[in-house]
Amino acid sequence: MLRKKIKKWRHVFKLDPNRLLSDLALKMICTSGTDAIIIGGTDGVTFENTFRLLERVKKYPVYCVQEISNHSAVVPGFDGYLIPSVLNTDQSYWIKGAHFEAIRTYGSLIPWNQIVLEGYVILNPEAKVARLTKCDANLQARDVTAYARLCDQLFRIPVFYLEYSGTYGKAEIVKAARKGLQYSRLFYGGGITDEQQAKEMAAWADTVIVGNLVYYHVEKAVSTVKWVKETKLRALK
Ligand code: 1GP
Repeated sequence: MLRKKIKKWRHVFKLDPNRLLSDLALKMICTSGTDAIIIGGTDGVTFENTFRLLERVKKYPVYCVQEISNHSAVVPGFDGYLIPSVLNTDQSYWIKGAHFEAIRTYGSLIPWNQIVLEGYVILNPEAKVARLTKCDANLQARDVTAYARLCDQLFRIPVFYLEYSGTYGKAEIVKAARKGLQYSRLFYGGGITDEQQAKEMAAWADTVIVGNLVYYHVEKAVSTVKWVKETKLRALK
């Protein structure tokens, strides 16, 4: 069951089916010791490019899930599926509308125990996903704590995902998210490029997600696995 699996994830790579990655780089990522690979992206994601990347990842014994951004690109055969719901937008399509469409289309074919919902809070206003979903990325720490509580206590969503995609975030904000969480797992993703950043976020987030770095410095990306895993989660005072 995916919900149980994610509780053990400390480090995850996110691969974009719309970006090129050599066979050697893919091998390095898949054999890095990461806990899982997420395949997903914001634009240009199709059934074909997702299927091709899944086929390449499947050569390796690594857990691989699809993060669905568009239901026409859903590919059967993944170990599980992550479904984002954007909490800091007023656009109902990105909160639950796309989800409704997908459920209406696939109905009883959906393997519910392979699916986990993610409550997304997007904090980089320049990110493609922020523009697409028209989210309000200008949040203070207390807003982030409130979104965390909304996700955790009210909606009981298993994952609270702080998404800084493309830029490095603020530890104070990640701590503010932690403060509001008891039940949801805290995912952090965004701009990790070195040891200090990987360790800083790994001290406060349950799961650290590395994306972009894979595409311009794969050796460093592989090192993030060690940096994250040797960092202990810190307790909030
Ligand atoms: C993107 O959160 C992930 O969805 C990771 O962010 O690509 O900036 O590493 P980066």
